[in-house]
Amino acid sequence: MSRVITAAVAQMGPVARSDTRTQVVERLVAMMRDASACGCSLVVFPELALTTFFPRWFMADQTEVDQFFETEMPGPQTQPLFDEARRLKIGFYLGYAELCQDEAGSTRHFNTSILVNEQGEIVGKYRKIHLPGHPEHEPWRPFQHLEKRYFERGNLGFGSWDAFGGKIGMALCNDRRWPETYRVMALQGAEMILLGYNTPMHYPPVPEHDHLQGFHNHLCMQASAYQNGCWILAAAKAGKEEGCDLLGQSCIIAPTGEIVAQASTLEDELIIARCDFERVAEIRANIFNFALHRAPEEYRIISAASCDA
Ligand code: CDT
Repeated sequence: MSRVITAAVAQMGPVARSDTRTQVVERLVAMMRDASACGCSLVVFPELALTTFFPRWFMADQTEVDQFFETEMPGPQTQPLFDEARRLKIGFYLGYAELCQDEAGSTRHFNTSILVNEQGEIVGKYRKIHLPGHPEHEPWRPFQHLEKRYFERGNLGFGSWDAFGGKIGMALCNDRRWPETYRVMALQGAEMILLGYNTPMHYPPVPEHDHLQGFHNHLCMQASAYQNGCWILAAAKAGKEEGCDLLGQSCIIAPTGEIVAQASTLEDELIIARCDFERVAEIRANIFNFALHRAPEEYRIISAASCDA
């Protein structure tokens, strides 16, 4: 069986606060159809793809916050995405805000992604672990980054799912900056890591780094693709969204660390690459052969709860 898939990253331009889910889903379906017409069997959408990036606003009223969350997936407005996926036999990764009840009946809020197969079935779910930003309103900022207020840390761990002829891992935005994210998935066999992001160009606590946003975006993902011998497919929500500039640069990165496709706009844009899962072995059977060359007994401090730094 061939271990090659043609895969797409569907970058999105801005989503306005007033845009409805139906309008957004129409945009996603249009890109899914384009991807299918180009022979793709997988399309990767951004983080929190169904709404504007709402953590940029402080909202005291939780009912207002909850309007940005999905209580079911698929729900009535997202069902067309699943129907079209099934009709076209194309799978997808989608980021969204998840509101659910746990077994004890408590309401939970997660920044979530799902993996949907070519039959339109959800085969994997990931809840974001590295939540950036701050929990309280900080009025000195030109915009807020309240992920630490509106979401709780994901409780599903980092996973790896058998799908599309390979092993697929998922992450969300800030996770991509942390080396542990990729290694924990690679150690479970993940060969391709899908992720979506919303990255403001301006970082209020350290504005001296604003001009490095694009560099840091590719730096961490290219290094991680190489160091773990995996494909990385990364989808941005880009452009000027409600007055806030978001980074583009959506990309597909080979296990060698090379960018093989990159978005060149800040709008809805599809990028496509032929991804051979067998290329993982070029790295993992050689320079980063985990079984032969890792020294985990020397890494214990990495999983300790506290550190001196
Ligand atoms: N969405 C997300 O995780 N964005 C962060 C912004 C960091 S600044 C608070 C990122 O790492 O791109």
